[in-house]
Amino acid sequence: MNKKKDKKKFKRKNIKLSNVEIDNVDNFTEDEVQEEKRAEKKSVKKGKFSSKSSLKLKKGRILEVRSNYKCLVKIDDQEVICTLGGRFKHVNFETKSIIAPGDYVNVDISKEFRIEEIRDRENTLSRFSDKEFQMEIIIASNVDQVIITSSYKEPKIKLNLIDRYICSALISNIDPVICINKIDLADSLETVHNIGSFYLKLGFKVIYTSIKTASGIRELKAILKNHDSVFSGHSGAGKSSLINMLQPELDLKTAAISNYHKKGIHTTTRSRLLSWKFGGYLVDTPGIKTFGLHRDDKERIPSIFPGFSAFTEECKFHNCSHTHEQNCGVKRAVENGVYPAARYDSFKRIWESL
Ligand SMILES: Nc1nc2c(ncn2[C@@H]2O[C@H](COP(=O)(O)OP(=O)(O)OP(=O)(O)O)[C@@H](O)[C@H]2O)c(=O)[nH]1
Ligand SMILES: [Mg+2]
Ligand SMILES: [Zn+2]
Repeated sequence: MNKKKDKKKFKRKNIKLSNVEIDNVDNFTEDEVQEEKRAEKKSVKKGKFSSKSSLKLKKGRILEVRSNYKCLVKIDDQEVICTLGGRFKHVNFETKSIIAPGDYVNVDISKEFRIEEIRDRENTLSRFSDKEFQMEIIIASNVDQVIITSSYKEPKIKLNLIDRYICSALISNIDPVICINKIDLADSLETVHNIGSFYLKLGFKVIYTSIKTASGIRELKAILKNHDSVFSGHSGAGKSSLINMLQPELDLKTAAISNYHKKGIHTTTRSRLLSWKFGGYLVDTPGIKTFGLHRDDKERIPSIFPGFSAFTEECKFHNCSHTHEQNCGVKRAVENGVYPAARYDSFKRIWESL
């Protein structure tokens, strides 16, 4: 497979502040706090927390964002509400998500649970608004893979959305996994396999699942085991249902799609990082309508779009956009029926949207 692992990461500088509020520090043992103090001293030597000598910092991971200033954080085995001061907002004005599920943070537990630092992100799965100034909405951070969850039917599968996810995931160095759910609603298995085979042949992971027949569930579990994954896709595709099937104790809320529009009714309203009993973490997320990419990444789409790399050597220009150029290998492949016209149209839609 020619899937180029792109090393560009959405790394942001560690962000720090002081002062906020909260709960109950007594749950941490003296030893744990001392250990953190020692770690802190070491980092002071390295110049990391220069002026914060009185802080008792512990590493945590954000489970759920309640607002831009309040979130649920896992610190050791405890889940605590932490706050975040207003000054963070000014540091990063390009993003709607100051904090995101999956973020690793350093929390000051000396007086209250206050996030002092958001640690460098390994990656983020982000979508962007289509306004003039594109704001980032981080779906999850620090994940290994995105389970692009689509239902074959009800709601109908949208391949352009899958293509958008794949492009974004490749840019962010996250493995895309295509999960086509509700295959029990298909007339035949052949029909759904025809949809997935394009991606499968290119080397992407594709799984066909149903919570009604349990098909594909074991395969899905094997992919999820010991990895951090984010489930994302349309509302009603069955994200929460699949997660419940894999771990019924989670008992996530699910609901039937609307009878009239055959669309999901946005049952999951807040993303949540949860842990698998079989190893690894998952983020269940609210369904989305569209997945906007960032204009800054536009020039990269022609080289990473699924399946193009087999033909780009025949392009006259090394930075061919495969749109208006003469002697374009991709366009020739489309004309000759070697590359599916529907996928090329999907590429054009993304290209033009940026
Ligand atoms: N026939 C069929 N129905 C399914 C399958 N998986 C989920 N559903 C149904 O689809 C509906 C929506 O499922 P949810 O799990 O709530 O969907 P979701 O993707 O979490 O939706 P949001 O939280 O709104 O984003 C529910 O009625 C499920 O029972 C499946 O494999 N086959
Ligand atoms: Mg849900
Ligand atoms: Zn070209």
